[in-house]
Amino acid sequence: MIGGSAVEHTTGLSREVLFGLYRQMVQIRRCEEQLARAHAAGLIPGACHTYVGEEAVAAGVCAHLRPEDSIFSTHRGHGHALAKGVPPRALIAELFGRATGCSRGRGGSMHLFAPEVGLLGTSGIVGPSILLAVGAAYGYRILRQDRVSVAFFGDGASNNGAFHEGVNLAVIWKLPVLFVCENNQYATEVPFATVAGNPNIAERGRAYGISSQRLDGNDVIAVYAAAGEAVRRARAGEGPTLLECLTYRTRPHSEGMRDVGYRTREEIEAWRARCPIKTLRARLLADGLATEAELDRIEAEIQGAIDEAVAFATNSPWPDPTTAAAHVYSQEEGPCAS
Ligand SMILES: Cc1ncc(C[n+]2csc(CCOP(=O)(O)OP(=O)(O)O)c2C)c(N)n1
Ligand SMILES: [Mg+2]
Repeated sequence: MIGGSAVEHTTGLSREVLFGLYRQMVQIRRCEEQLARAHAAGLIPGACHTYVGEEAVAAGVCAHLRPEDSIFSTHRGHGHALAKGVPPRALIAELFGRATGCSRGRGGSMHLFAPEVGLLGTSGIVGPSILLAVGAAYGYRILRQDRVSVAFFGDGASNNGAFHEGVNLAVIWKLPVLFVCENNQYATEVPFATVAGNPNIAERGRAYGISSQRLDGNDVIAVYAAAGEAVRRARAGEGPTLLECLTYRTRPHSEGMRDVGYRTREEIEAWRARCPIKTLRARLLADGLATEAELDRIEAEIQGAIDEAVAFATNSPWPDPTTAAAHVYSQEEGPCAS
């Protein structure tokens, strides 16, 4: 969680919070760019869906969460993992298939787990994050625990039955859950507008009676504000919230896939110009909250940490082949015991 400080500025947020958001978005971006290069170099087996362009959503939501709060994510989950506290070295090592990865090298890009920081899983299946988060929230309710859960999912997943079942159940039971839809306007290469009778997902939520908001998902301050209120409501027992964050992935659906054809170069460029990191940077500078040198220093620091994480992953051992059958069934010592 990013703490507050006494100093308030024109954004309504403290410098500490704003710098924390900036730092997190840069960390995700630099890590994703590194992973894209590594994938092109053949160092990452399997698919690799990056989160470039969508960083404000994970950063703005997870800034409000405690380690004991849980998140459930998708095939595009690197950013969520980092924002919830998975160290870059554990993420990169996982994608490199190494034993030091957060899933011990057995999950890869789409199956990241780090229960110690509340990442209860990313998934290659579209939709289940919604129901898993509802289940976790129901558990917190039964156990009377002061915890919230978050489901991240895409516009495509909102056409899955899980969305309709999950949202309805959360509403009638007033569960402490946030549904964070990252509407990046495409499911793989299918424009959402062509597969939705009503492409306004927040309106769909309202039809179920859930408090819903559609917002600029590339404006981290807007996401932070909306998520703060949603988390407050969840903790206060006021029920779930649906946030439809309008955003865009500026890289292909998955690394190595085509970039245009189903969308235009002009559209991509227009969204690149609305980069959430550039936008926050410009705002911090315009408001006199940061200098170019300070922000450059943060970027250099983060690049250094990512370079160190890549070296760590590269030098890490592969999983021991004799343990190939481990972790298939849960064991008495816990699901992660060897
Ligand atoms: C149940 C299921 N159906 C189809 C797929 C194939 N698939 C993988 S990603 C994807 C698109 C998902 O789109 P969206 O939910 O908008 O997420 P985005 O990739 O845009 O972040 C599809 C259809 C899948 N993995 N799981
Ligand atoms: Mg999508």
